Amino acid sequence: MRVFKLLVFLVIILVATGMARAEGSQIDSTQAADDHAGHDTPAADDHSGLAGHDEDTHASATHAHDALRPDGHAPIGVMGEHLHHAGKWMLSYRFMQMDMDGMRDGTEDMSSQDIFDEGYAVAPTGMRMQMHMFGGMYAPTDWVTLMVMANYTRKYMDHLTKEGTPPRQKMGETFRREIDGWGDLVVGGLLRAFHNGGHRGHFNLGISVPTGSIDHKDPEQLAYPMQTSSGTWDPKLGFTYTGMSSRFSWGGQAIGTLRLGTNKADFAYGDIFDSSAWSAWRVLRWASVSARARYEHVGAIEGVDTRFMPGMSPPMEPENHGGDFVEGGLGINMVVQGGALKGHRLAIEFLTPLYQDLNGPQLKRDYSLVVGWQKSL
Ligand SMILES: [Cu+2]
Repeated sequence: MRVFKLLVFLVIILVATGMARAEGSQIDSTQAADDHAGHDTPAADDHSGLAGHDEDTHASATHAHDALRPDGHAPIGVMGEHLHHAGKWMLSYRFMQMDMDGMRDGTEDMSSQDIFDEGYAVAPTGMRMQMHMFGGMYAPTDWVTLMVMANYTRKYMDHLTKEGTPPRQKMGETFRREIDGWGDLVVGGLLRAFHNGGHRGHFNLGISVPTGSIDHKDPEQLAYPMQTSSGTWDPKLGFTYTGMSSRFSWGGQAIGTLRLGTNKADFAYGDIFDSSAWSAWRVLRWASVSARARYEHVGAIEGVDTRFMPGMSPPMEPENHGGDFVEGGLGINMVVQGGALKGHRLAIEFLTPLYQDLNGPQLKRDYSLVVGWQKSL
């Protein structure tokens, strides 16, 4: 199975590279036709030092004409949804907060008492995750944009203990476990597959490098959801489509994260399939509003971390992880149109779960919030 996943990954890289190279060779001819009505972007001044470009058609046709359009980027919670023009850089910072509140098994909510009735001595009651995400993009050519993303994460989980059990005697009625640390580094590339008028498509190819830790303790080894790494090198591959007219933009993205093996603690987090479809309306020259639907499938954990005693609390069981999630998001994107801060982007997106079907008893998702800044150089 692992070998099969790796083969699929390699074949997709080859096909994507081939398509992107072909696309790169015809990029000049397609882009001349991509001069949309409604451009009011003084795009050429973004690109006046670039040799070999036709400033009027080329510069306005790729990223630069999006540069001052608020809806030129997807909602801020979506990553890797745009390429850059050759020679351009982009820096970004995102803050994400995700809350979990209460337990659920399948689609049925559970009380702490339900958890105790299943034989557990400790019931999680809530969790908060905060991530600081630092991103960089660089486009060596028009058909490839390279990406890197690092994150620093803080998490805490609150628990209730069952009366008359050893955890209650040791930890009291309620207790909190808290960690912070660097997460996994994602490096990758976006490869243009097509660019036809207002329609664009690209492959998302990346790998998650286990720079985070699966050894977080507070004070003893913590369960799977409290770690900041998968502990494995995980290929991430997907496809993104975006479309744009003079006042609207829309798009869709699907990305899979594959675990090719187990980590040093002999377990692997489940594979992830994450997909979104969105649309944005430019309500002001400098601001757009967006709506997004997201579907995510997260697999259960394979293998067992033997460093903690299973059976005390649901998150300590590998099968109580993952599920299917549908979320709805509303967002605002803003771009400064002139002055010293011209081109700086600020965006916010709020997501709320609409449906979640969980593998075994676990904390259920509540809202998440993403706030971000982006600047292309
Ligand atoms: Cu960018």
